[in-house]
Amino acid sequence: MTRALVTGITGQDGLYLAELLLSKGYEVFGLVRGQNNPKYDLVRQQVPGVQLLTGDLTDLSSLMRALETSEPTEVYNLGAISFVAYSWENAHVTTEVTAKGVLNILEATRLFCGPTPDAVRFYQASSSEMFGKVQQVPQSEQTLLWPRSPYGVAKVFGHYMTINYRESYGMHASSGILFNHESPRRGPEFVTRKVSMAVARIALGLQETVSMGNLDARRDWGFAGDYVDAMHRMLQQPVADDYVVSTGRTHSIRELLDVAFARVGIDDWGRHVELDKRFLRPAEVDLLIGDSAKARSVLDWQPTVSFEQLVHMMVDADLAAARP
Ligand code: G4F
Repeated sequence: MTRALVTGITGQDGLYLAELLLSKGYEVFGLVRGQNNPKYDLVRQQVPGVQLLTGDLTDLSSLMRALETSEPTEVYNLGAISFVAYSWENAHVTTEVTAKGVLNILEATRLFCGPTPDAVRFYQASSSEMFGKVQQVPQSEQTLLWPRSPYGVAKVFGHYMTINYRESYGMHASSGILFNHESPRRGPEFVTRKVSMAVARIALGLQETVSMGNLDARRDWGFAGDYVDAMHRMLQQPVADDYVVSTGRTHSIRELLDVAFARVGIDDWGRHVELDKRFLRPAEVDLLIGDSAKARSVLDWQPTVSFEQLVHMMVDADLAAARP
């Protein structure tokens, strides 16, 4: 039986990846941080087949223990402080977890592998946020990185450290440069879920308005379930590499609002949306659109859910959850 260790198991991607790996017959171990983490119960409920281990990306010895217990052949490093807006106010802890945490798990994996550095296949969750002030449209694996947030800077560190461990030690370490990916499991702080939850509550008469930031930013949004499949495909390749994972289509926050409100029969959403400067960022990533040609040809991967289907899926799920 193939064994996988997943950090960040409590997040959207961790849950979808665990389901995928379990369906393929893997034994799955998930790393959970902290004492009495309330998300233990969420993971037990949603993916009961996962074996949970305690550990922290900032604590090298806890990672080594988790590797010794799980004895994985695949490690997926999805753990991070992932909310970009939070990273300006908490740049130091973002750097500790999202940047130096990658170094810790790479080093723990290298030590665990001993004389056979490619015995464990390693996946690093890199991000389109690394493109920041984009230097090319669309963005590919070759595009110069120009991060615009402490989170983006931390992800760049993790990305290059992964490449460096591959090149220095011969590790089978791959990096997935994933563009925004969403689902009904998305945290409520991210814009898609914030909108889908608010639209559902507005449709049901439970709230009147939602406060938003920059409506002109554009993102390449895909479905998280499709994106974890790309992660798995990367680790099945004979040679490790880096891949952009994206839909190749971009939409503004305004278009997100159009589709979400239209789903509940509201065409003129202006009276339901208030602009609030508190949601503006010190530096914005204005335009993301990915060129995933390499993933499509080498991994034989492609997205299966359109932007409209994704937004409908999220609004429908939040309507079902919010109905009294
Ligand atoms: O949903 P967001 O918070 O996602 P963001 O910043 O693009 O980051 C997400 O995707 C990255 C991949 O590129 C990941 F690496 C990262 O971990 C995370 O998953 O914001 C999307 C856009 C931004 O331009 C933001 O300014 O939406 C804009 N926005 C406008 N009003 C808002 C709001 N974002 C949030 N969260 N809340 C608002 O009210």
